[in-house]
Amino acid sequence: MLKRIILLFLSAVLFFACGPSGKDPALARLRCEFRENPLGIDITQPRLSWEIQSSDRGVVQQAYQVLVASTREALDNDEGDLWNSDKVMSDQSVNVRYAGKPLGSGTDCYWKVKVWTADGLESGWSQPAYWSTGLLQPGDWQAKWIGLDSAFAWERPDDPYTRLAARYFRKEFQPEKKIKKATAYISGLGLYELYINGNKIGDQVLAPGPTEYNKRVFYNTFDVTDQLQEGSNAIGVILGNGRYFHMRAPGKIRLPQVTHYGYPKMICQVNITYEDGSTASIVSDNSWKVTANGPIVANNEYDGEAYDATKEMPGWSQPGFNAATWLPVQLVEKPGELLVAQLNRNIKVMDTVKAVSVKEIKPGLFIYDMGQNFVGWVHLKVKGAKGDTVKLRFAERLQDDSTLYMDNLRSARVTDVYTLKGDGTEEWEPRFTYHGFRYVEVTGYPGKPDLSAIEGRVVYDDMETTGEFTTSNKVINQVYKNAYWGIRGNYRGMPTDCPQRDERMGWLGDRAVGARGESFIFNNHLLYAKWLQDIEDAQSPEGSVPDVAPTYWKIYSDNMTWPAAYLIIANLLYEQYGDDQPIRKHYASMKKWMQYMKDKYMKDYILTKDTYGDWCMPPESPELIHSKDPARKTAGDFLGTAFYYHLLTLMERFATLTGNTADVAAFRELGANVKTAFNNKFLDKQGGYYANNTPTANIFSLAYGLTPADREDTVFHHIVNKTLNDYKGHISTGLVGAEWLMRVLTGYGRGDIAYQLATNTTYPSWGYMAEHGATTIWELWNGNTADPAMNSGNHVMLLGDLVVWYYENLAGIKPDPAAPGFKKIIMKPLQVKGLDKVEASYRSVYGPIRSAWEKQDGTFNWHITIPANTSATVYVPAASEQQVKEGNAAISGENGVKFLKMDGGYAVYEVGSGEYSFSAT
Ligand code: RAM
Repeated sequence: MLKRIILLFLSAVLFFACGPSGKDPALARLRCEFRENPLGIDITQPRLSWEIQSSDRGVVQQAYQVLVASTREALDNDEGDLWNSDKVMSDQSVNVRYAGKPLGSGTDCYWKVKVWTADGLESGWSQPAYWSTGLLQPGDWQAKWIGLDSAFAWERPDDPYTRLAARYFRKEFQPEKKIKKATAYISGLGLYELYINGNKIGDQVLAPGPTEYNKRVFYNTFDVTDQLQEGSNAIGVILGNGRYFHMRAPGKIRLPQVTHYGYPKMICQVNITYEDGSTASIVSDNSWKVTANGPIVANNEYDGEAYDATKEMPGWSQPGFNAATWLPVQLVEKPGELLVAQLNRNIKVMDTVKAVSVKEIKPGLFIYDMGQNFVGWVHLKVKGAKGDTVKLRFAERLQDDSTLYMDNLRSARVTDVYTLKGDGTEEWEPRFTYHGFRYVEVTGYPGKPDLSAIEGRVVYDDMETTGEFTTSNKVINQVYKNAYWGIRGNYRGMPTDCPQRDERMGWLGDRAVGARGESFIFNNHLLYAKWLQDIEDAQSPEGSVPDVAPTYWKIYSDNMTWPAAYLIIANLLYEQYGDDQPIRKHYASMKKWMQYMKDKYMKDYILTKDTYGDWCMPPESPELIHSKDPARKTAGDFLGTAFYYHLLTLMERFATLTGNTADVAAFRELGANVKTAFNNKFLDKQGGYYANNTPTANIFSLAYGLTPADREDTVFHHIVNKTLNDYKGHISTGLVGAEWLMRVLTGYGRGDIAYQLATNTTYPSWGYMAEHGATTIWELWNGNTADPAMNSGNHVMLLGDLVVWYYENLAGIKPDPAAPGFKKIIMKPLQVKGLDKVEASYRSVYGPIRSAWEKQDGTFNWHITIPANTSATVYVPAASEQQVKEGNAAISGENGVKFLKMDGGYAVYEVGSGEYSFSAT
């Protein structure tokens, strides 16, 4: 009996997990501008997407119909009063542009979709989805920017280690009538928390997203209908410094100057619609009150937060609070020209980590090991007397004496302080700081803290994990895990270089190719689309693109290799997500930058400028940060020219895509000249290698299509030779060379060497880091021995194209550039000796793609899933067509599997959507 119940239960679980079988396709995951039910967007013709779910094979959408209605009732009655697309004959299920009535501010849009498939099936209507528009016209904002442009006696705004208390704002109001709907629009710089009647609104932290503040500031939108009440209401806002009020004032501390925008400020507007249809707005203005004398006595992203619970102000964001000691606010200057709706997701507490050990190293000094280097903060539990003060400090490593190793944090003080109010068990976590750490030092704790006294909060952008990946190789699995933790830890509304020291900047070069690898693991689409806007906003009037964006450090070095990320990532978003908008949006600015670099630095078609070289290539001795050996370095004009050429090929593609036809020929012609000059200058015709024959030089010549066809083999041979002999089968590149290393090795037939690099555990390698205790990726190959001045334990740049290679080559899941966004997929798993099994999945915009293969007793078994409305070219490793079966039967051309050709040890098939089980003996 029990068995039967379990079986029944299991089949029910299976049914729901696999989705309905049967014939009707189901529609799910409706998205508006790639978000689920977004509020307050300011795109007036947003793009709509849906996922078709069906376990049938070869499901292709033939037509769709979208309804958009201004009320839920209308939608339920199948009335598209805003837009009825009618039946559109099209297979487009991603990025269908809204083409209905013009949308005004604050409009509710309820929508649903149905589709017809090529085999004549009709789906039902999808579940309803929603979006709303924000404040679209500047005049919609009646609210004013408010703040206090001065410091208080207890603050130290000019100290190099700036210390500023959080600012608390409040306003009481009485709605006149019964409320039907209320929407809050808010921006608070650097960071805000919004409260209504004592409740925090939303689950975001460290909001809003960081921007080039003097150009563009984000606001967030919330539905607060349920938070308002009859009678008196109160709004409260807390402001922290974030990146608006600088973390370092000019002074003794050696840093590039941290950009300073001003004192914290905010704007807030609550738009109310009453049941009778009339409206009202509660807005920030000079009737609000402010204090900086609350419990957050200091906050600084580098140095930490200090919270004095004895200064709490119970009820401060509720009606009836006595704010007699609070000050009137000042009306202050608006921060930037544009106040726009934030589309990329805010940061959230995404995970928790429990401590694995706690040790009392010295009397009263406790060291917690969280077991994982991660980014965020800790939640503290403590019981003690009023005024007791607990101090928390954070580090990635320990010293030999088990105390924190803090040398690599440079000037960051990373110290959170909690002063107890003495009121039973107190719980606290900071709001306006974050740390990158594995170890926590606790001092001042009343009594002995146990393991559960602190708990880690993992904090990063609220984005879906889209990838899973595991193999039969332990080193690869560990490195993947380290990459996963490093990547999630370095999303802070912008991709940062590191999360722990006095830097944490959006360095462009670190992500040029990394972003592609990351995009398999996380849905980072909107974050990177936003970052491209940061980059454009930071472009100088002359056209220079900085190395860091937003420019919290202003570094305009006129480099090629770092700003190249601007174009490379726009291209990635197109290929991975099928989103051409970034290319369209930034085309003019990209072109301007290319022209600027050419005018200023191109001589005889050689781009002479480079700033960082092949940054952080493995140095010759263990304590060095950078190599001093000229034979290991790749020349700057070589890198500059190779990158310029590659970017010209991208510009040519972008020009075609955007219809800038006149530009196409110009980019192509310039490209041809650059290529000739490049080969004349850098190709050693006798030796058959480039520049000084570093693997990096030869890699780019091949990767970027610069090498004449008849020379490719020789050039590639030099990469192999150097890697195997001079570098003894180890990596020789820094972050630049690593961008194409694994893919060039594999593409030219030496996937075995790529595999060797990926599984090495001796220096230098990713495995070496793991072997030496890394649970993230280091900034330096020799991160355990190098000078601490530049030696972060959590930097993702050295991953290069490793994660891309994991997914595209080991799992064999790759977007086909012929139909971007995985509308067409190339499935081609690399076979190398020693690797017997890979299981991976990637959730594309069309739905999950899976690849699970295993080699056993000479048989290759491969299960794949191809989402509905896509198709794939599938490469099954086999010596001949006859050796391949699908679903245990010979392949006859039926069942949706069509043989195309034999190609380099693979039998190649075309398949439609569905699940397939291939085997080859
Ligand atoms: C370091 C950063 C970053 C790198 C630059 C050039 O300070 O950490 O990773 O891009 O230098």
